[in-house]
Amino acid sequence: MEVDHVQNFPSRNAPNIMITGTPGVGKSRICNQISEMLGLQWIEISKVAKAYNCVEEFDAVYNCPVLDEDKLMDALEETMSAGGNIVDYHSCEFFPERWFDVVFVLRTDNTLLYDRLVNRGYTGKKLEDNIDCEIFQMILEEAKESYKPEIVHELINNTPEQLEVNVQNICLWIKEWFENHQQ
Ligand code: DAT
Repeated sequence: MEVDHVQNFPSRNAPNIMITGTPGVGKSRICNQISEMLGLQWIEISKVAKAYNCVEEFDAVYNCPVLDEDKLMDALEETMSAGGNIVDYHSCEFFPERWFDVVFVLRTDNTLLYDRLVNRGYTGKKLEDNIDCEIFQMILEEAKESYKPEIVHELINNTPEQLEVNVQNICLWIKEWFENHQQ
């Protein structure tokens, strides 16, 4: 196996990108656009977990699945080692650090996020907890604790104009990665 001696990680032919943030901040929109534009494989962890039977139970309070993380990591190892993936999930701490070349944490103003989540049908504790999660920038802190700070980037994603700029900037980052990794 070819090894990148600078980072001491197996080298990939294409980067792996993590797009994370509180539910509703715009991860799916951005991943969808980037995967269509650049042909990266969009890995929606919630869907992949179901497809690989990696859901342990269903959390009735949060109305969401609880993942069998170890099983999911095993299922994804080969795909992630190959590179060229854009991973979309509202948490990032349990993935192996070596999987990712860059982590983008999307952020949205609390009042805008509130409206987006209400439109999605969130209510009660699930709604409150997700708004608190954004207010206390929990996913940003989680990303900074789990990955090297220099690969973690915060992107404000309040408006359609910002969405466009964010997509452009992520595409630019990917283009530069390829330029820097030409053999
Ligand atoms: P996530 O995948 O993080 O849960 P999403 O991509 O499904 O979020 O977006 C949630 C909603 O917000 C959806 O209706 C699209 C909208 N949205 C996303 N980014 C936006 C932006 N920058 N400006 C306005 N609306 C946005």
